[in-house]
Amino acid sequence: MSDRSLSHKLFTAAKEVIPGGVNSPVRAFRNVDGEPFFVSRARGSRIWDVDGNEYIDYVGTWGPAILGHAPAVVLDALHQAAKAGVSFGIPNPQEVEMARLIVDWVPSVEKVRMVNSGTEATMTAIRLARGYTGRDKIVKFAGCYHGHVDSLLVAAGSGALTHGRPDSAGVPGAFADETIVLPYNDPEAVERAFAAEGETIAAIILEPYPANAGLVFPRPGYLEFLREITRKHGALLIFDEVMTGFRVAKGGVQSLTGVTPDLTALGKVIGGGLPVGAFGGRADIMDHLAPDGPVYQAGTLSGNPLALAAGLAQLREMEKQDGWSRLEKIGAAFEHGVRDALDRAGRPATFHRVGSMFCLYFSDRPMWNVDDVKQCDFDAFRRFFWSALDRGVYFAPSQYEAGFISLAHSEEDIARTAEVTAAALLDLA
Ligand code: HOZ
Repeated sequence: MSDRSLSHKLFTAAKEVIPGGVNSPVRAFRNVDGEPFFVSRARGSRIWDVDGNEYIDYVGTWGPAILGHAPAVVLDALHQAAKAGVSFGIPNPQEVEMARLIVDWVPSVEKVRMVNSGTEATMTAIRLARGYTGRDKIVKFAGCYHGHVDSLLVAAGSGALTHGRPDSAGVPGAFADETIVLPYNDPEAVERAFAAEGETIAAIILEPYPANAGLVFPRPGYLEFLREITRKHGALLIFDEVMTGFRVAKGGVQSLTGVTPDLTALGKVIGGGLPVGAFGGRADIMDHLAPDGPVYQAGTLSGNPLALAAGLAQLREMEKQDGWSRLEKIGAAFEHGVRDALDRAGRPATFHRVGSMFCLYFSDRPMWNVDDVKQCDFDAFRRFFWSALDRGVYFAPSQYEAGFISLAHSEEDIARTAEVTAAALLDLA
């Protein structure tokens, strides 16, 4: 086992002054019965801990690092931007450039507003949907995670699910009552909800490819069905593309599937590693926002010049390098390696991938929603996770999280990962 004694010391000190020792629960490694390592630096496909251990990283700061860690273009853009000032609190030209880029790239977005996180993006999208429709209820799907928004922390995925708290304490019952939770990939459940309460439903919000219960895909026709039923009942369709936006394709899942929502929440890749989110959609809906309309939303640091410089540099570089096609090739090689490792270990498993996002489920059953994911062999996952980490490969520390590949992952990284995966799977026998 690798020596992580300095990380252990830091974690002990952290727990005295930070709840649980972490600033976000997904980092706690509790579900894999361990402690997190503390990072000293990250570059390209690699991350190093304070004890000097080196890992090939497939978490990528939970999605943003699509070019790899600390890419030169982002560092240069940050240096340049910082020279002009780090925050203005008044419009700056990069805001127009970023808004134009999003409108040009994301099929359904006609107007967009910048915020500081994915949580802010989804929180405001549902407020806007309520303000626009004059209705209160929101439909969400079990296992989808939309950040730590009060009324969406019901049957939530990601860390909430990992730590056994899909329904957060501190959310007033009255808020939770406005959220209708349905199983993902079950059209009849949606039909029943609209038949019973259609006139009160402001919106359906979903991750079109749910990536906070591993990585689940919609059944054929499911997204189209959601588009149709929301339209029929005067409700809005909100895609949470915080994880998939600019990741699975230049224009997100909506550009892959052709299903266009009314509103879209974005985050992660768009910030180049800095705290950025955005939400946008139909102009007639977005115009309900203050100062033009009655729905209030604001932010001192929204459109921050450093954050936008980093995000724009990353997105432009992806475009310049035809990053999404290249990621598909790297992802295909990665998938080939993992499937080969599974064969060599004689272990049937379900593996999902789209471009540079993936999940290896420790189950051979099909995965259509969070109830399927809950049937996985969590003990095998835990043992696999540590075995891979000790061999220098860092996968997300929860069966409920997706993995991320970057443009910095080399052929050697992928080959090494396949070897490690095979060895870690054989360890399970
Ligand atoms: N949304 C991230 C992936 N599920 C987790 C980030 C966090 O909660 O810190």
